[in-house]
Amino acid sequence: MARILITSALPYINGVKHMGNLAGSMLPADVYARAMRLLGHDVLYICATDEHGTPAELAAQQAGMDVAAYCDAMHDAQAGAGAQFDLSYDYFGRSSAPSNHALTQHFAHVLEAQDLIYEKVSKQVYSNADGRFLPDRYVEGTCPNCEFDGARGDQCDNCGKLLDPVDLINPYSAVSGSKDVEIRETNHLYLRQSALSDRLRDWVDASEGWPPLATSIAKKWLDEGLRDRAITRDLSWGVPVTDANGKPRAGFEDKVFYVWFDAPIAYIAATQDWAVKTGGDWEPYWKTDAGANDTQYVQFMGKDNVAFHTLSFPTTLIGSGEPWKLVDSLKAFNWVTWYGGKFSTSQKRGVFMDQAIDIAPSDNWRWHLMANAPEGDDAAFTWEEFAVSVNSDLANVLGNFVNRITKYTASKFDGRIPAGGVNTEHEAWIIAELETRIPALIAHYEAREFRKAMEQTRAIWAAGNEYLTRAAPWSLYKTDVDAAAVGVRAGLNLAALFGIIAQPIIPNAADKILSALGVPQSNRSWDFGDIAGLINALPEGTAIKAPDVLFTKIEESDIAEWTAQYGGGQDKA
Ligand code: B3M
Ligand code: ZN
Repeated sequence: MARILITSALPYINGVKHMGNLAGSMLPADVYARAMRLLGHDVLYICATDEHGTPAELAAQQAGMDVAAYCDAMHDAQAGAGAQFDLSYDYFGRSSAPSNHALTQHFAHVLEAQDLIYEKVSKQVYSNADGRFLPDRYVEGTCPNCEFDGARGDQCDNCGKLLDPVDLINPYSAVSGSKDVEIRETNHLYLRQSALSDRLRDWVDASEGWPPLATSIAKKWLDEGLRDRAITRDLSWGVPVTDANGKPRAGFEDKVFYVWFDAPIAYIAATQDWAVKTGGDWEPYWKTDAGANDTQYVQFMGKDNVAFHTLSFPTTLIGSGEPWKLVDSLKAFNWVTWYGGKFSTSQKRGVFMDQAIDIAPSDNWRWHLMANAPEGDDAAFTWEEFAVSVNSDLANVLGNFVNRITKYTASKFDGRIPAGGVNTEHEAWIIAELETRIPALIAHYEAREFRKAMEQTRAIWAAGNEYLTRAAPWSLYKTDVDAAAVGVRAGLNLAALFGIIAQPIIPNAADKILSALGVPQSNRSWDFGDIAGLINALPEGTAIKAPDVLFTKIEESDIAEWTAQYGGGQDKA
């Protein structure tokens, strides 16, 4: 048994997340957490809302709300959406929590004591109309390179050149459109990331079990040379900048820490909040002088977050000089696209968690998104593929199997698990299948290879169908009830096994199956023991029933309706 800490990238606060966000961080983290719990590990799965920064302020303004009240409401909305998708967080915290303020300020102090923080004045665009400094991507104007008119402050979408917003010609505010902007000097704290390049490179080189996507992104940044970066911003919503006595730092009264400085620290702060709530101990997860070397720390995130987790956050942790735990395994995902184009929160393109749950049950989404996890490459979501996952994998392969065998038992064996008969070559065949497939399934989960784990799960379900075709208890029944009992008993045991292996992915259907078969909670773990015994595990004579409808098929008319409402192929970006 191992102690495993799992975090998924913190969903940003400005609205309920779309299905691509769910698929690239929270959902796989949840599936992994559930699988590891079933394997008997001591799992702590921590997540939180990421609440600071300009987008939160602007979203609150747009909603006509005070930013703190907006974050309260959106945190609750996201917690609710997570619950609807059965995300089994041990704790879902907030980056705005007092614990995170304190810890962020602590890190800034110890980093400064290590000479890794310095003040520097730079030029930034200030909007008089908006009354605020504008972050890079909120300044637009004419590209100094190609004269394209709608270049963003950080990059020109026309010629691709990386820009400094102060170089834009005729700059204007993307917030209000106002041209009444000027360049002002502003003083900020900078984190001396460059000083830690070599230590970071050694650490990345020594990492094991990261997907190539994660390693290559980290190395690309290291090869380009790490630049020091500002960790404060001219904003009011965020973690205040304090001095060593906890008083506002002189000259920084109107500034806060940059959201990407405090957000990863919230992984730790949320663990502290979990400990306060549960009476648990947070230090064995995070402090190497308190046992964290024995903790396996696994992070889940989309590819755009990799640099922050492999370079910036480790700089904070290593640079502190304190014994903080670094990530062991980092699972990064490509994008789920909407028919090949981008999901977009701001443009409301695609399906969002709160809408999705009205369209289909959580299990259907969970299965489809995991079976098509964007591991090797981006993966396009389409309604048509969604229907295939639900109708063929869930309804036909799994649902029909369970229905067929439980209904047959009800009609011919008095609704009880039958005794009698002797095993034949058909039982030997399915046992041999399980003896190779179950260890393979577990290995895929341990390696966080989700597509492979889903393929193996489906292959085990399909092998069960094949077994019933071979054993054909319904034909044997006419001449030899005992011989038929063997197949029915094995079939019921297989149905239970299918529910047991399905638990991380489709927890609701799995529970329905296992409850219908009378499998108590205490017998649902992945402590499989002797695999040959799995087709005789349920006590003979146990009363079972057919579960209620497990999966409702998706019809052509559903696809037409959803396409009309949420768009489809025509949204290609
Ligand atoms: N909130 C993800 C994003 O909004 C970001 C993750 C933070 S993880 C510390 O792109
Ligand atoms: Zn350009």
